[in-house]
Amino acid sequence: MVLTEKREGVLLLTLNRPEKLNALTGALLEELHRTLAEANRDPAVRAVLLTGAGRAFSAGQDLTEFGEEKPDYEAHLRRYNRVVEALSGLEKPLVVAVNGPAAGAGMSLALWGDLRLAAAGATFTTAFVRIGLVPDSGMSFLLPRLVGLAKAQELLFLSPRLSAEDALALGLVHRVVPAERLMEEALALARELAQGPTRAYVLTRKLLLETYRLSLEEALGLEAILQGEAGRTLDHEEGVRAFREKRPPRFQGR
Ligand code: LHQ
Repeated sequence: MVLTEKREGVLLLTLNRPEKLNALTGALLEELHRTLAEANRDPAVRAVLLTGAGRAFSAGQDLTEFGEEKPDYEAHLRRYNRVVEALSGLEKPLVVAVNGPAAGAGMSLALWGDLRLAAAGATFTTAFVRIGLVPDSGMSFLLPRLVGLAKAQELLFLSPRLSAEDALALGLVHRVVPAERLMEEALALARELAQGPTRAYVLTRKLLLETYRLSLEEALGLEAILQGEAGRTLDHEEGVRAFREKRPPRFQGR
């Protein structure tokens, strides 16, 4: 359900239920969680790239998973939340390549990428309200931060289907590329990050996620603490040495 492939420091994760538009099930979420935990443990993985197999990125929760049964969504969401915690706390930079429709929790997962690319034909829809649900998987947290409250209200109350270009204009993705070049460009970006100062990326993400709940005083305090940590990395030493020697740095992710 989740294909994994390592290429030059990049762990490529592909949601793989193409016949179901990569709709999410409990089993798929658990597998995704496991592969993310493995990525954290593997020093050879310096960046993660997440995409979907077939014509979709992910249609969100598999609406056929529970059949006629009435599931306890609060309990089911624990599986989603574990994945969201794994993505937001991933110890490596995360690139997401949105290859097709991203809906509901599928869109939420896509937004957790530190850098997000979309194929020209990809679409985005929050979808939740269309089936009488509230945003989840971090959508309520990320969407207003990415697009502002007014746009988040529109996207959540009306659930329009946004094109990749709309998503780019709103800041939901950073780049739109022709479908046939999506993976090439996403891998190039992931490879670039895989050669970078891993810890600095992860600490930068942490700072950005904290920004909205901290006072200026607290943000300055956290910057100082995390700068202390970044300053103790070998990658920082190497960066400064390379700058002095007027050569490109060779970061090792340590
Ligand atoms: C699907 C799905 C799908 C199953 C398309 N499941 N089959 C919820 C519940 C509980 C707790 C946890 O949190 C969540 C979070 C959520 O994610 S809620 C939101 C769930 N997702 C949706 O409501 C999205 C529903 N799907 C769509 O809006 C569209 O299908 C998208 C935009 C994904 C793709 O549109 P199209 O490219 O036009 O394809 P399509 O609509 O024709 O769908 C193709 C097939 O895939 C179709 O089946 P069929 O047998 O008619 O060919 C769909 O029924 C099936 N499918 N999404 N989530």
